[in-house]
Amino acid sequence: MNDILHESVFTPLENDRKALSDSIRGRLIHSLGKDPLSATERDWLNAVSLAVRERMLERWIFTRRNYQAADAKRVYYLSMEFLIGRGLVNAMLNLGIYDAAREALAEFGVDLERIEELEPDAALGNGGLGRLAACILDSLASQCLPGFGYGIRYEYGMFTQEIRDGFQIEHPDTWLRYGNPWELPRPEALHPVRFYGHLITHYRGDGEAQHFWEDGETVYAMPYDLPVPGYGGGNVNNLRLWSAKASRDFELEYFNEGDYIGAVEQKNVSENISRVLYPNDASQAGRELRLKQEYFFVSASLQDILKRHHDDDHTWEALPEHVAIQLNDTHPAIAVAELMRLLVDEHDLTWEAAWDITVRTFAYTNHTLMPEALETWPVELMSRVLPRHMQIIYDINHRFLNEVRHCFPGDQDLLRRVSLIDEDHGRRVRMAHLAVVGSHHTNGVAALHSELLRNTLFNDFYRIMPARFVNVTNGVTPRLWLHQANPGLSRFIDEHVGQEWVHDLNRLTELEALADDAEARANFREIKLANKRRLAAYIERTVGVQVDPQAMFDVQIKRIHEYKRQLLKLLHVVTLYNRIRDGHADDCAARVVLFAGKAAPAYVMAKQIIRLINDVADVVNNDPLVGDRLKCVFIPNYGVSSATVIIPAADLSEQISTAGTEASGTGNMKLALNGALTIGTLDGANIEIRDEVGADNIFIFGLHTDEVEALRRNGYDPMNHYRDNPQLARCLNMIASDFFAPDDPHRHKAIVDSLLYEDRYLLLADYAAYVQAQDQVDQVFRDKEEWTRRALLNTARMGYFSIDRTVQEYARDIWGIERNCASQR
Ligand code: 26V
Repeated sequence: MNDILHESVFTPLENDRKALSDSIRGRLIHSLGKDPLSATERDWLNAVSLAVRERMLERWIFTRRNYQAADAKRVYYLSMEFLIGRGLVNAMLNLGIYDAAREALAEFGVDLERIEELEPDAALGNGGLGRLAACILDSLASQCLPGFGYGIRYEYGMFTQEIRDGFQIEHPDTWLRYGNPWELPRPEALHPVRFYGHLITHYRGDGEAQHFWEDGETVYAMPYDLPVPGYGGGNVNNLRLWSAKASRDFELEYFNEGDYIGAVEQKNVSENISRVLYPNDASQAGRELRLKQEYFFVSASLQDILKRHHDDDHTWEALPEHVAIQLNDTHPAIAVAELMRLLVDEHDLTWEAAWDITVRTFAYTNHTLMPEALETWPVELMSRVLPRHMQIIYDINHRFLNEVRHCFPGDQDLLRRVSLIDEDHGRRVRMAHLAVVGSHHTNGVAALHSELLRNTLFNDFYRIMPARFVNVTNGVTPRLWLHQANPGLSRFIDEHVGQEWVHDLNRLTELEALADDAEARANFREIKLANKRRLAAYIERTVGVQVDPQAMFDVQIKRIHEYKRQLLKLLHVVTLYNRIRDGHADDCAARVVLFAGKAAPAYVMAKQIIRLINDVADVVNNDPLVGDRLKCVFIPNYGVSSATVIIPAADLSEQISTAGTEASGTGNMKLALNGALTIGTLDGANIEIRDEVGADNIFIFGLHTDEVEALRRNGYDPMNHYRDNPQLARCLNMIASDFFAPDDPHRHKAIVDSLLYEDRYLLLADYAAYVQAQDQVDQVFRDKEEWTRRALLNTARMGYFSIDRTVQEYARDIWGIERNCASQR
């Protein structure tokens, strides 16, 4: 066969301005059929995206060839969520053609900075877990590691948030409305996925039982491939997202009855599987469609992986030498049963051989300790939707419990606790137990979190199989969160340490000396100020509130949840407001308190919190007594794109979850990397951030995990704090009264009651320490030089939290994969 993929096609010259402008023109006219004289900004966006895509696809093919030639071991990252954001700027910067593209577009009279804003975010995730998956893909590609994502191509991603009269209103995220230039549909590479039906058991001559899963419904999984460009453009990896397609004979039954319209309606119903991303609601709801989503993408992905393995002429026994599969939380944990089914039922392996392969192939990452977030499925539901998997799970459980019984004879309660079936809450399958038992490693995402997994949630498993439990602390990609989001600071870093930091973030330590250099500090401060001006303009545009860029930008940006304690921050806002009204704040620094984040649509308390933030903001921002000394703003529709505007402008990063509740946090890392100082509890990765930046350069306050635990054990009464702290009582009284809601005096009573009578997350217990730590923040902020010194040291010392370090640890300790760079071209 002729190799028509000529090496010469993409010499670096090809990427120059002239070549790019030729291909933008070509795409506009020949791919989109648009007249350059009447092309809209969106037409130009599509044209430049296609031109940039062309430049990725050859490298993409070469990368695959290269992995193939080396017979490289691959990792497959199975995740229900990939919170990717926009593609164009990322691709251009990673390929090194941003400036060339800007100049090329300028020739056509088109402003790149304007049109890049028109691209919708690919928001196929809820928050931390989904964004981590996107950072990991970026890192795998940037480090030439053979790693591929598998997920779902949701037609509607994370809902968009509108704030109307202070309330959150959700709107569907129609991100595919104008098409998606970054995806390549592969309608020829479908896999069938079955649901429902029943089991038939045959006994072979040797007495072995053979199980056949029959009837039921078949839906097809159709792949869409998204190229993932690494930084420097060397390797381009792949993210494969599955979309549900009705089988072509979906209509048979209906057609036989002559019901043509009924047949087409049925097609819509089966294609609902990939329709919409589920928001993390107040608790794990247990919806049938969600279970079908999980199995749908897992089954398609495993069939795809096994097909590739088979096409490479490898035996099933050799699977763990060639393939590692990472389960991003328990959402894909049904994969353990599905791989068993494929190996035993479809490929005729013995149970023992299949189990050995399965456990050596999978690894599992846990992302939360919150009991209400742990996935369990009613046995009744699983038996109906996936009858063969339910049977396999029983078999796995039976054998596992036998082993435990053997090692810990006589401990009945241990068996009950580790069983894959929870018998106490109406018979449910515990997906976390399935994931732990079916994997060679289970990891937490920060040192404290992993320790808590070993000591609490998975303590029984840890005693049975201690070597399975490891920690891999999260990280963030410096490509997006520094290089792209903060070009001013990136240039500053380039000037002082060169450009290597983008793939070796530890190089930032070379900035440390600058903390004591007045000129460097002045430059660093100027960069921050410019970023704050940009954010101030964004706030004025989106919310209509004017803020002073010289004030301290105090930000809490994350999903709205009681455990993250947005209300604690808000109590501090009310406290500051009262001081101003009392005339006790004359030498305090001016503050702009910024909140952003989405509440799950069914999470009533989270939505009330948003309402309260907006009510407080309304009063504070319009009180002439306050002026510019205090502003409070809720920025709507937080997402990857708005994060890239907010984070570079932050002075203070709020990481104030109750100790023991936030698995890691990654926003904490992005903010500190961009030179914000953290105020935080000893929770999640905050502890490691303190260890890296130094205790003098972070504001730590509040109860420790053991103190939280002791307080709860001994019967915590929040009312004591209300009684003992008049300042706190005054804030709560104001919120409970009509002060912030003159039109509806009882609006916020539920919030205050929940704090006074339950306070699950110990806000009142931490309030005094928090206010005290904030007073220190204030004092340091007023010393501009000292604040800048600490901010610069934060940036200089955050190298450890590069996602590249995280991925290296997974590659070495869990996946056993190696670098494999496509030839330098
Ligand atoms: C949490 C909750 C809380 C209770 C209500 C229902 C519910 C549903 C889902 C979740 C969290 C889902 C998993 C998740 O996103 N975890 C986040 O993972 C990040 C990446 O590892 C980590 O930095 C965050 O701390 C962790 O919350």
